[in-house]
Amino acid sequence: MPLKIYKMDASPPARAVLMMAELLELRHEAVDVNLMAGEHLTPDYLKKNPQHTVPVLEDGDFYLADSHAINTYLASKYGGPLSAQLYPADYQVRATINSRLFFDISAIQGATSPIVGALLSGAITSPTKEHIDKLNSGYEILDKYLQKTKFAAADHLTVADISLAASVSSASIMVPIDEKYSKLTAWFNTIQQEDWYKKANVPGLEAYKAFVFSRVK
Ligand SMILES: N[C@@H](CCC(=O)N[C@@H](CS)C(=O)NCC(=O)O)C(=O)O
Repeated sequence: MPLKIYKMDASPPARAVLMMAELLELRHEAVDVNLMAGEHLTPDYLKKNPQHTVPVLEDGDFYLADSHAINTYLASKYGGPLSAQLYPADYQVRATINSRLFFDISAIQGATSPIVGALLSGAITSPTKEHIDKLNSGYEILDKYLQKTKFAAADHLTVADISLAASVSSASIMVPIDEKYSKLTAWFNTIQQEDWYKKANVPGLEAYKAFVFSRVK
């Protein structure tokens, strides 16, 4: 049975999983879940994921929610020769990757969602100072990590970079990355050259941009 990825292209975490699938050349079926039409709230979807979020991975009778958990699973189980690079077994490298993934959830993904919510509700037409400060503080920390290693968790690409690529590309549409974060800027430029980024992130990112600003006149 092929893997199924429940996704919406505009969703940053869904794009993180689509990028991983592209990088690993994973045969999979992509299933669109239209959040606007409430398809994530149907009894059937809630059985798969009580958190009613995209993405969800279906692997036989196994269901997994959260892009970070999904990508570590995919890299471990289906990464083949890339497993050792993307999610190494070494305890400290793996712990550093996990730390960056949790950092993404709280500092980048977590700082972006409230801005999207406020823009879509019509409460704001552009990010507030508080929104901007919070994301900049995430950028600053990521820049510091990137002063230590070429990529987010090591001197090579890991699972952490894939999640952060989805989140940073999305966040920077609303709060552009200041050039003073030179390591972050250089990392993002490198990531943007990657085929898996161009194929699996760029189209959805365009849809995300249109969606996020759809209420702004
Ligand atoms: N930490 C989760 C976040 C997932 C998430 O919040 N997805 C949003 C779309 S970007 C969603 O499905 N929202 C619908 C809802 O929460 O009901 C992940 O990385 O997968």
